[in-house]
Amino acid sequence: MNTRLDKLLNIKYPIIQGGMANIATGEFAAQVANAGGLGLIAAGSLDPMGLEKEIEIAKSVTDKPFGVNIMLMNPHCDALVDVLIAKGVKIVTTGAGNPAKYIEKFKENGIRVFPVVPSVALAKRMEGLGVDGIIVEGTEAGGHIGELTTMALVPQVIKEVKIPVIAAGGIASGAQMLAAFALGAIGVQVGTVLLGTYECPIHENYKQAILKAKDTSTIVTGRIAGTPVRSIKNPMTKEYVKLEKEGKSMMELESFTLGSLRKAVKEGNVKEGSLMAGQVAGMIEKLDTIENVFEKLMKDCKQQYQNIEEIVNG
Ligand code: TUI
Repeated sequence: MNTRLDKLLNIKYPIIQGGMANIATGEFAAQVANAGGLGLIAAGSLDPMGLEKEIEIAKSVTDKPFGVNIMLMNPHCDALVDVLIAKGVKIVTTGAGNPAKYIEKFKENGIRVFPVVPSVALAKRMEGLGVDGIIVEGTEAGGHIGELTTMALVPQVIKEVKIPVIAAGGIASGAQMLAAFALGAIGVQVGTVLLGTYECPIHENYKQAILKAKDTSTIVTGRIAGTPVRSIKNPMTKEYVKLEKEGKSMMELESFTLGSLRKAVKEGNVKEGSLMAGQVAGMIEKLDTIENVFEKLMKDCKQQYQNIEEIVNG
């Protein structure tokens, strides 16, 4: 029998917050925790002192479980791992790379680790190293992504591993959550739907861009440089595509994207900034509280389960 993620992590809902570099502060992670999900401090663009500070803030805002997301392209990763261990963080998710070299350290320190994986091969490797579960992320997701869709990838991973699987990418409604459970996931990770919350510390202009988005509003840049990133189409993505065609180096392209995420989040520069968001941005119609978003996901998931009963049973 599968244990639901809420039971496994001692949280109210089987929902993990996506890493969201530059966005998920200690305060935001704690607010997600208070609303009943697993909140995560995004260490994506933090240095060790910055992470220490955000962990302190999170502890002051919530007494519920929260974790840290390690973005493996961050050059400070080794030191960040030491900080989160010293600060007593007990749950870690990782993204944008292979966390193999840290797994033993996490286990020695009683930390539960859930790497984000974009393929069956990486999922199997992670299981072999003894991780506690994997977050299987489809290409519908925002930010740095893999090639496969959630629908195609989740069942293929589930067939090959015995550890818990959490589905990510393309989940912003109760129906999508139910679909993830139907595929065999024990929980979901959501990011884009949380960009549309009052609590989310992104610039108001970024939020408005999410609310305005439609189904075809996102684009993937960076496939050539090897770091595909999904964001909302704007003059920056147009410029990026141009730079790619001109054959600019991987380094130049990468720093272009990372720098522009800050521009969007902090300055609200929706022309030059990188408005990272998933394909479900088109489903976010109005701002709401994190608590309402989670409650609605759960309620609609249950409702949809009843709605399809007749179709399933005939
Ligand atoms: O990591 C994410 N999403 C992110 S990270 C990020 S910050 C950034 N910005 C610009 C360029 C690069 C990073 C924004 N969004 N999601 C989880 C995720 N992990 N998606 C894909 C992967 C992944 C890719 C390759 C995980 C492992 C992997 O392994 C390759 C290997 O070494 O085997």
